[in-house]
Amino acid sequence: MTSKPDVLAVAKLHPFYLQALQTIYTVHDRTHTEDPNAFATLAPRIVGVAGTGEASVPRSLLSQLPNAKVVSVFGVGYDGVDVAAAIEHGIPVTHTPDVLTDDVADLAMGLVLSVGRTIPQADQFVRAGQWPKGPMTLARKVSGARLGIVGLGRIGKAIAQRASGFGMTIAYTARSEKADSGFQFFPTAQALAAHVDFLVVITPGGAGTKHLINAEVLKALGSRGFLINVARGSVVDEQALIEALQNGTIAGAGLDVFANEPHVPETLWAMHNVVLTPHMASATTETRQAMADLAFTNMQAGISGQALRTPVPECMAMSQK
Ligand code: NAP
Ligand code: 8YV
Repeated sequence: MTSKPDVLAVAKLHPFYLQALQTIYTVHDRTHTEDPNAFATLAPRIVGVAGTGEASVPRSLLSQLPNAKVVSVFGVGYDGVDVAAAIEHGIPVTHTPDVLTDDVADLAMGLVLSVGRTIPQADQFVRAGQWPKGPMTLARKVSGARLGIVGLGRIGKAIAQRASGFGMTIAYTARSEKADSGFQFFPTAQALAAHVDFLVVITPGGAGTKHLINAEVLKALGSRGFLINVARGSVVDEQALIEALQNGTIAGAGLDVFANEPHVPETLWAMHNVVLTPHMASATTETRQAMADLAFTNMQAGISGQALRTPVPECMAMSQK
């Protein structure tokens, strides 16, 4: 009996992706960090690397994999992968764009409604038996409010589409102006923040966006403004955000992503003007299945030398190893 080709999982994989891989590959679960001695022997046999949107695939790991043919990320973000090093080693990187766009946009709007209309707080209010003692404090109207989107890409546009249904006025910032969008462009996050009630962050993570949302941006958003982050924890200066929430510099925040996941600063747990979710924007059964199918298809294509379904933009032109 011939043995199955070896694949390295660099993060805990979702069962849909893991089980698909296990049908035709032997999956080594984080052996590079769990058992470095065993990995020294295993590394030359690895033909594919499986990761998640948050997974780290550094140059040092890629240089130990002479026979790897693909890095297949279960997620659209791939900021943990050293793509330049992967290209140098002739290993294309793939991701899962589009299939999760609707879900992430849905959660972004869910957080806008949650922080504006204080839905989680209202749920707690009823459960704690507070209602008979008097009404809740008034919330913030969402319909017709001004929404700023930091990153008008696939997901940013889907958020804009949903917000349009709420009669919101939409403006955005991105690296370049999208003249055909019909929305007002601001060249910086700070200028955009000064103009809106809800600021939704949906850029990639990584060096190019690190702390794009800093103390100045939060000050510009102002004491009636809300921040929503569904991008990456690294995009927001978390300490500056905590201070802005404590001081009333901004009104509140809805956060799906954090600087040091899965650890969320305990200061945030206690804040009444914050809604926290555990990096779950794409976490529906339907979407996770679609992501697993696409990530598996990319893995198979990479290992068998076929055209990749969804390489990351930097790897579009790469020939197979
Ligand atoms: P995309 O289509 O590539 O869009 C990214 C947008 O960000 C583009 O409009 C881009 O501007 C903009 N951008 C990049 N760098 C910027 C900068 N320095 N300043 C301002 N704007 C910048 O990607 P997508 O599919 O919408 O996904 C976006 C990100 O969402 C992912 O990379 C991931 O980090 C995050 N995400 C999170 C979850 C979650 O579970 N919370 C799920 C999925 C995705 P240009 O158009 O001008 O290049
Ligand atoms: C996933 C994500 O939660 O696509 C992304 O960039 O952050 C999310 O969809 C993640 O990739 C799975 O761990």
